[in-house]
Amino acid sequence: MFQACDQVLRADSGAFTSPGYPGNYSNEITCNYTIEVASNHVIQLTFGTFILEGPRSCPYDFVQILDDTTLLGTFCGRDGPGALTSPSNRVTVVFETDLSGVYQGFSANYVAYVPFSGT
Ligand SMILES: [Ca+2]
Repeated sequence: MFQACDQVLRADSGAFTSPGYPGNYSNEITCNYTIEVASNHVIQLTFGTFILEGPRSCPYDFVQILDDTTLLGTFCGRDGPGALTSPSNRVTVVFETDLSGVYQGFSANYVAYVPFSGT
């Protein structure tokens, strides 16, 4: 079943969840959450709930976080990203699931801010 789940977020702060949250996500989906804010800003991402299919090597369902095109990390199971800050103003969160085994998924929010650059 096709399920539109891509999102583009351009506000200075916002929130997003896996499809169906707080219910379970679906099988065989790929969602791209793109956060793009003003060029002098960085993005702090915080994950609250994080319950995906495991195991730790993430062969089935996973979240990948990319800063522009650099992979910041791959996450699955209950080992969520927690809080992390991107070094740039553009972050993509990719959520992929395989053909079986669904869980609650994740909730996340972000805040964009101008980094402190004291000398
Ligand atoms: Ca799965």
